This record gives sequence, C-alpha cells and structure tokens, in this order.
Amino acid sequence: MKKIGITCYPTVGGSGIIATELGMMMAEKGYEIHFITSSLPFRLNRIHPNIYYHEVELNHYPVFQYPPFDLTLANKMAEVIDQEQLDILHVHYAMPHAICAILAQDIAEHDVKIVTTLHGTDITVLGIDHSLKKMIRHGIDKSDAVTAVSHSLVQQTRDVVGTNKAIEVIYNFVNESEYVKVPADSIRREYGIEPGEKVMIHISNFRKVKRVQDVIYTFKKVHEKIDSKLVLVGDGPEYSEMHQLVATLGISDSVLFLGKQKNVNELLSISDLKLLMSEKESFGLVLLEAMSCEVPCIGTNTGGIPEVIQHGSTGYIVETGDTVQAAAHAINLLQNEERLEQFSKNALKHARKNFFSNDIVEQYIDLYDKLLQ
Ligand code: GMT
Repeated sequence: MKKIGITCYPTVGGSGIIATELGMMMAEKGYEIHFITSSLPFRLNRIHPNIYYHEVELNHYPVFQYPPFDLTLANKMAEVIDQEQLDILHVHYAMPHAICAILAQDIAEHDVKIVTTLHGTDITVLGIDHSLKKMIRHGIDKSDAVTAVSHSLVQQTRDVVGTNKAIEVIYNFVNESEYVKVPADSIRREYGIEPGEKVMIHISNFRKVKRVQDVIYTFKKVHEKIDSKLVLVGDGPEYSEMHQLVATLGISDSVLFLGKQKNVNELLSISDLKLLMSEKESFGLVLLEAMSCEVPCIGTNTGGIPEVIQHGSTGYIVETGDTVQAAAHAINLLQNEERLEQFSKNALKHARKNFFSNDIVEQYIDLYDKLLQ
C-alpha cells in the first residue's frame, strides 16, 4: 500500500478543500493517507481506516519572540516520513509548505518524493514580494513534481517567480455527492424569497481581491429591472464595509448576508446565478461548486476563471470591474427562462465532463506513479 503525506492549510479555503477531498478519495482507492497539519482539516468529516492525522504542535518558549512554526512543521514532516515510511509528501502551497517539505526531505532518512501544488495566492500575492520570491522559487525548483490548478497560474508562476520547472496543470474538482442540486422550495421560503424572485449568489472569504463591491453594484443594476435577491455567503476583512455599502445603496431588504455556512449546496440550489468578480483568482473553486449544482456563473477575465466558465454557454466572462456588462448579461439570462435552463444544464455537463473528481484524482495518481517508478 502506497503511503502519501498531505500538508495543507486546514482552515476554510479552496486549497484545504482540494487537499482533503483528494486525501479522502485516495484513501477510498486503497492508499494510506497521513495528514500533517496544524489542526484537523475542516473537511475531514469522515473516518476511514486508511486516514491518519498528525498534528503539528507549537511549543511557546519564552526565548522565542515568534514561535518557529515552519521549522516545527518541517521537523514533524521529517518524523512522519521516517516513522510511516512515506512514499510521497504532497504539499499544497509553495509558501511555506514546499520549503518545509524540502527541508524535511533533507532531514529524513527515508527516501520520499515531494509534490507541490500551487493554488494561487502564494504566487500572485507572495511571489510579488521580493523578500519571498527566491524562497518560493527554491520550493518549486527543488520539488520532485509541481502542479498548478490552471494554465493561467503556470504562466503567472513563470512570469512572477521566473522558474523553468515543469509544471503540470491538474484542475480542481468537487465532491459530486455533496455538490448536488436539491429541492429548494422550502429553503427559499425559509429565507423569505418570494415565488418568482430570482436569486444571485456570491460565496467568498471577503478579501479585497474578491471585489465583493462589484457583486453588489452588479446586483443593484439587476435588481432595478428584475425582482431579485442577492445572497452573500462567507466572512472576511471586507464584510462590514460591504454591509455598509448595501445600506448606502438602499438595497438592504434585498441582500442576505449569511456569513460562513455549511451545506452550501442548499444555498446554491435556491440560486439562479453565481457571481465571482475577483481581480485575482487562480481557479475559482466556488464556480465549480456552483456549476455542479446547476448554477451558471458570471466571472471576471482574470487568472483561471476563463478556464472554468465557458463564455456564452455555462455563463459569461466580463472584464474586472465591468459591472455594467455583468449586469447586462445577468439581466439577459435571468429574463430568458429557456436560456437560463439551457445554461444550467450546460454548467452541470461542463463540470462533470471536464472536472470530474475521479478523473482529476487519477491524474494525481498517475503523477505519483511516474515519480515512484
Ligand atoms: O481565494 C482564496 O482566498 C483562498 C485560496 C485558498 O487557499 O484556498 O484560494 C486559492 O486556491 C483555490 C483552490 O485551488 C482556488 O480556487 C482559488 O482561485 C485560489 N485563490 C486565488 O487565486 C486568489
């Protein structure tokens, strides 16, 4: 039985979801999976005899002004590599996880291969910071294999970090048994959505890069023409400012701020259209979650978004900040029941055909096999 270590950010976020779902699906396929993280990954919601969890515990010594988390993680990785005789250590994010893994590979006695998956923010935000660039490049160059979640991210990695390392694109996926459309009438009633009202939804961590204000401005224009509600899911630094903006625009009665939510598929099931207006987005896992629940999407022409949305078929692509065009597309779609239904069908088909979880997991398995040959 092959043994795979996985390190990711265990808190809410697309990269943690992908890493955890990948681990759970690999366990089902007979691999032994060892999560090495600072806390239990939030999506690790099933017990399985092939899944183990190794917690990275930080000791707070008074002599250290800053507890050395990255070194503690590297040490834990090395311990697990040797104790469990790991074949592969798959880390999600170059910074700091790939660097820790390279160090752990050096420290450990057992031979292990390092796979690094790039998810975006490490390149698009941290890579631009000159104090970290060399380190990120080192993590990428020294990994035994590197993957990225979109072609756009590969290009950006080359441009920003300046590496020539081979980087394989392996797209993201969703757990299809979880992201499935469910009957929505009673949920609509519970949220006070009137029959005939259209629902637009945005889900994010409300960071500045998500440009939630553009979602709100787009909705306002749609709302002027169509009976509709906007559902905002998630929480983050911009949350209260967005609350304020909605109040200033006088649309508070039509905007539902739901904060962080579980069972997002139920909220997607009451939605007609999903908006993601980010200025940076290496993939946009929430788009795939939406499409898997038969919700078409409008997204910006940035990063990997155009690799996920098929313009004019599963949704529309607009330039970053172009809320006029986004609203025009939304109005067009929401006013035409037949087209809306066709786009919903296309969205589901596209998600299943091009991002089917088993196909994506098999691509990771092929990569592992190649490394272990
Ligand atoms: O978007 C975020 O703020 C969270 C971040 C993460 O760590 O999960 O998302 C990144 O990885 C996701 C999974 O691959 C991608 O779907 C997101 O597009 C990517 N975020 C950015 O590139 C800003």
